[in-house]
Amino acid sequence: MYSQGLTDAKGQEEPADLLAEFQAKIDREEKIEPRDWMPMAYRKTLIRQMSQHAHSEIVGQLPEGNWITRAPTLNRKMILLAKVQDEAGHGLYIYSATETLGVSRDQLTDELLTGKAKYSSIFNYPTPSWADMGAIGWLVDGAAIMNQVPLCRCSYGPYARSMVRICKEESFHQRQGYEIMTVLARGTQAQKDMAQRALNRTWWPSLMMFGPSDKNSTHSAQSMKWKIKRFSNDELRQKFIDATVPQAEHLGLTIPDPDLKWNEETGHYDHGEINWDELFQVIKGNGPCNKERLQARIDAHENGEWVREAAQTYQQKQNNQHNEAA
Ligand code: FAQ
Repeated sequence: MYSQGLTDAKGQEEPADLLAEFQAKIDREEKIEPRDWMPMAYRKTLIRQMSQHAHSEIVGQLPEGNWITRAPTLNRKMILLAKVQDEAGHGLYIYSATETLGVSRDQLTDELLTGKAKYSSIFNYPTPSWADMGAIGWLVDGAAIMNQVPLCRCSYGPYARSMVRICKEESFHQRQGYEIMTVLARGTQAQKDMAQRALNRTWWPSLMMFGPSDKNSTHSAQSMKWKIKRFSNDELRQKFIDATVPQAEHLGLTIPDPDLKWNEETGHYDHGEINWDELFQVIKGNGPCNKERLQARIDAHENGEWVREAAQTYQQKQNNQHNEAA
């Protein structure tokens, strides 16, 4: 029995009974594990989303890494350093989870460095002031949590499990960012202005992190059916706005959207139109820092060549010793 038009790696239609059992398993909220049968399109979607996610964590170190040497106090420096290291760790968990789908880390890295793979648009914006560290923690990690908490219930086991620890760490990141904003917002007028400017810069790009609107989202419908995604892009974006507006009010800062208004009827905030053209331009590689970010990753990869070689040589030596002893 063949149907549904889903095809495997050889372009053959996948057996309908396997497809039906696969969907039934997902509908029963059972996890799909690496050795389970899965449709090729499910595997491809996961590799695409998870590798984009892992790349985002890795490239996402750069805007904040920019401030480690310039943090205003030793304490701030230690906290920022720890946060940036956490992001590296998140990238590594998610790369490992992606490898369980039969793709190698080298392949994934190659796709990032050659510009074939995407990473989150948000990391292509500059971070010109210390307040941007506050705005990133508060808004970017805040948006990441909103998106990633539902991913803890993603149908693919390794991805879901990697998200549990990541979300705990992201919560710490969000709080440290909000705390930076609180100190600045209660500081001198110059500090408050700096915090406001960082909010102005980060607000709209952080809304774009949730992806295009539902009507333009290519993958949402299928990903929701497969329970990779539990909420649509617009639903998550709205949840984020509803949670964040009172936090901005508490800081005494103004969200840069004149159309932002509480709507009694819907029980949500209405908001102004997002500049989708900007999102698509950034995704295409034309954002303010795309070239700089990619070049930084290429340089890091090239400069790390000797470390990879040394690690491989050491591993080879260990293996030889082990074989001789056996
Ligand atoms: N930027 O059909 P959809 C973080 C692409 S981690 C770039 O809606 P989907 C932690 C999309 O890939 C942040 N590309 O796609 C941190 C697709 O392209 P394709 C990353 C985007 O997958 C904090 C096309 O547009 N988080 O921040 C973007 O169903 C601080 C059509 O879109 C994740 O990756 C975008 N904003 O939904 C680190 C979470 N939006 O492949 C350091 C997991 C869309 O067809 C410091 N990912 N695209 O060529 C997801 O939840 C989903 O992949 C979405 C997109 C929601 C991002």
